[in-house]
Amino acid sequence: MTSVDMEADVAEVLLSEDEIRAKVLELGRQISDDYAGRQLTLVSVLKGSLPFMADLMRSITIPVRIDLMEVSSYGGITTESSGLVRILKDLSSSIEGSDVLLVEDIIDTGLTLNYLLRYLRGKNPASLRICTLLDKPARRLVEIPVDYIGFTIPDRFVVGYGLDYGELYRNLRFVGVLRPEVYSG
Ligand code: PRP
Ligand code: 7HP
Repeated sequence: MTSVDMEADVAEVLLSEDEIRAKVLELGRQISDDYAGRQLTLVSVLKGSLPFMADLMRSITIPVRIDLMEVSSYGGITTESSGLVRILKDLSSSIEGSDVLLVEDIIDTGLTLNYLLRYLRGKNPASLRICTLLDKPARRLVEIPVDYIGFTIPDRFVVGYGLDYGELYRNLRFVGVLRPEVYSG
């Protein structure tokens, strides 16, 4: 097995641990204000959004329910979206009549969210909004109305804080740009 030096494979730190922490607190405050007095369910899309969801839910000060879905859109080891979205894990509870906030790590082409939004709308939530840590608008193929954005980032392939390449690097505490040599061979 070849060994991976995670830090060496990162060309540049795009968002430090401190920057991420401050932004997540700010988003949590905003969401707590916006949803005060309502019945909020956070639906996180695994696996990439796991650290963001864990930190965001604890920075929200109103009562929330959580649910988890897992989908796959980047088939195998690749930096390109396949456009084919598969539901690997569905919601555990009904969201009918609930205010739902979909929590994502990154919106790239928008194909994953486009699919998920249609799927979740079919379950008749009272409202459905989106919160993403990262937005990469240069790559968008479908327009998606995004309600909460942590950071808008350039068109670079990033890893860390949940984001992977070939299932690795998710446990980095920062978001960094992966060296192109790592994925171009
Ligand atoms: C990543 C990411 C988003 C999606 C964004 O998920 O978590 O869900 O891709 O890309 P798009 O806007 O181009 O559709 P991935 O399928 O890699 O699964 P993961 O969360 O398990 O890493
Ligand atoms: C998916 C994804 N996963 C990791 N890093 C990126 O830059 C990505 N864009 N879309």
